[in-house]
This record gives sequence, structure tokens and C-alpha cells, in this order.
Amino acid sequence: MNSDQFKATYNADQIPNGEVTYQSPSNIALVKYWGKKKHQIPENPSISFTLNHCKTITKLSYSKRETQDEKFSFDVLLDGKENVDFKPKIETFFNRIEAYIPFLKEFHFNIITENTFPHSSGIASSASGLSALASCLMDIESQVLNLSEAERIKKTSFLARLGSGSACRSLEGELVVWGKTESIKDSNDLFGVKFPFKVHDHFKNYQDTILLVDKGEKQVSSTVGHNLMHGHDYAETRFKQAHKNLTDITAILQNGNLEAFVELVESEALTLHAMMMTSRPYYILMKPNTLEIINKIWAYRAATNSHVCFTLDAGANVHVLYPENEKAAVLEFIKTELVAYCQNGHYICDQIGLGADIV
Ligand code: 2P0
Repeated sequence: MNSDQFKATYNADQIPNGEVTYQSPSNIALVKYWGKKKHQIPENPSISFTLNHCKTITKLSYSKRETQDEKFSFDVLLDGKENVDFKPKIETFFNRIEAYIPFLKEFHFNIITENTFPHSSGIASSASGLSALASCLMDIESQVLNLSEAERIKKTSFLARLGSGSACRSLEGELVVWGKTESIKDSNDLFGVKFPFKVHDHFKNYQDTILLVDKGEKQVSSTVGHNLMHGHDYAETRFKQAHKNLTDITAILQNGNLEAFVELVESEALTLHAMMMTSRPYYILMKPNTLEIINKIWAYRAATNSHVCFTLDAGANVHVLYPENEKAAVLEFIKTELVAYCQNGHYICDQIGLGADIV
């Protein structure tokens, strides 16, 4: 698989001024991407549930520039305010995708973006944000290139990956695989692909309630965390394990074995954080309340027949995953036993979703 297939040549003069709005969701990895090579190539395959409610909505207005220079021209408003952190991220993104999007320096862009989840929730918005922006750019390109829906999504995922690795898994639902794995035929390192097999009914409308344990900015960014996998003592073993887990979960998602799902998903979450704790320098992103919640989930599962489980992103918040038919019971458990560990009692109810969409 070669990135050159995504290069395009056309005359940007054909593109009139305009605007487009896309919404794109966040996603939660079941087998985690942790460690990357140059050009945003993952060290191991990953798979995620696409979320439904946690989204970024991005309006992109574009107008021809009178004069061009070597710089990109854009303004960005995040949740109604200028955001100093966001601008350099977009600058980096534009630099990485310039070779694939010929019109990037021909227009001035106004990027107005907002998240459906609170900005300071500790939920990373890079996956939803960069997949929404990539979707807008590909909508513009689609005006001049006659792309099929599949080709458009593929290139959007390719571009989103260059912005933020996990963003390439947000364009479609309900499960997306990114990174070459023997168990999935068209999987590759350049873009995400839809999980190609029939998923067992147990996973239909799977629920994800996100417990906001700590809404603050995390001390170590994911990009730094990925880089600490270079020369990590356990890196090779971890990458091998992720390959095996991807193969195993491919079977589990089809056969509906919820006990095996719980074990694999929780092991992945703790392994991700174990990698952080054994990096040099080492660090811990979990908080005491993260562990309190994990222990409560284990106790609840031991006392009931529930299949509720947890996973973690690169942060202290806990994603509580459970089948739809356990919704009432688990929400009751969350309200009575877990909310006390959330910052200001805040949590977000989400579920598996279908990916990015034009607004
Ligand atoms: C994942 N995470 O698979 C893993 C698990 C967080 C924990 O991908 O440097 O923001 O932009 O490629 O995608 C978060 O890292 O990192 C991430 P970059 P990204 O979802």
C-alpha cells in the first residue's frame, strides 16, 4: 500500500468559494494504538467502537486568496473562541497533507468548530476534530474529482490519520480497524477500514458511559506517549500482543462471547497504562478515582451476572462499556456507586455510532 495513490492533480481554479459543514464522532479503542513510526504509521493494528454523541461539528468556509505565499492562510474558532493550542495542530496537519490536497494554499479558510462534549472534559477532541476537518476538505475535492463514496471515505481517513492517528477510525461505524493485521484482509497502515464481518447481536447498540474523573489537561500528551514506545523495554512484546488481541477480538465480535470480550478489553486498557508506567520517563495518567471505579466494576460483576467492563483512553476518565440489554441496571449502578468518583458528578452517556456525516 502506497501513499502516492492519494496524490491528486487538478486545477484548483475550478473550485468556487463556498462553505461546508461536517460532524464527526470520537471513537474508543478496544485494542489500542500505542506506538508509531514515521509519517503516522502505527506499530500495531487497533480497532475501535465509533461513538455517537461525542462529536465535533466543523464549518469550513473557503475563499480564493488574492495573493499566494508559502504560508497557509486560515483562522480557527473553537467553541466560539480563538484557541491558541489548536492553530499549530492545524498548521502541522496542513503541512502533512499538502502533498495530497492541491488547493490548500489557494484558499483562505475559516474553520469554525465546536464539540458536543464539554471542552474541558478531558475527552480528546483530536479524533473527532481532525476527522471532521478532513471530511470538509474532501467534500471540496469531491467537487472536482469524481470519487465514489468508498474512495472519498478512504482518502478522508488517510488525511485524518496524518492529523492524528486515531482520527482515521472515526469516519465510519460501527467498528473500524486501522493497521495491517492478518485477520482482516484489506486492513492497512494508511487508513481505517470498516470491520468486515457480521457482528454478533450482543454488540448491537453497545453502550459507552464515560465517567469524567479528571477534566484537566493531561500532563503527558499522546504524541509524547507514542514516542516513548521507541526503545521501550516491552515494546516488541506489546506490539505482538496487540496483533494477537486483534485476531482474538475479530472472532469474539462475531461469536458474541461477552466474557472473552470483557477480559480482552480490560487487559488492553491496563496494558496501555502499564506501557506509560514503564516508559522512561515513566508517568501515570490514572487517578485514585480511576482505580476506585475499576474496583467497583469488578465487585459489581462478581456480585451479578453483568457483562459491564471498562476501558481507558490516554487519561484518567473511565469508559464503561456494556450491552444494551443491561442498560437500566448498569445506569442504576453508575448512579448509585460510580458517580461519586466523577469530577462534579459528571458523566456522558454514549453508544456505538455510524461515523462522520455532512450537516
Ligand atoms: C487509541 N490513543 O488507539 C490510543 C489509545 C489513546 C489511547 O490514539 O500522535 O491522538 O495524534 O497520532 O491518535 C491517542 O493518540 O495520537 C490514541 P497522534 P492520537 O485510541
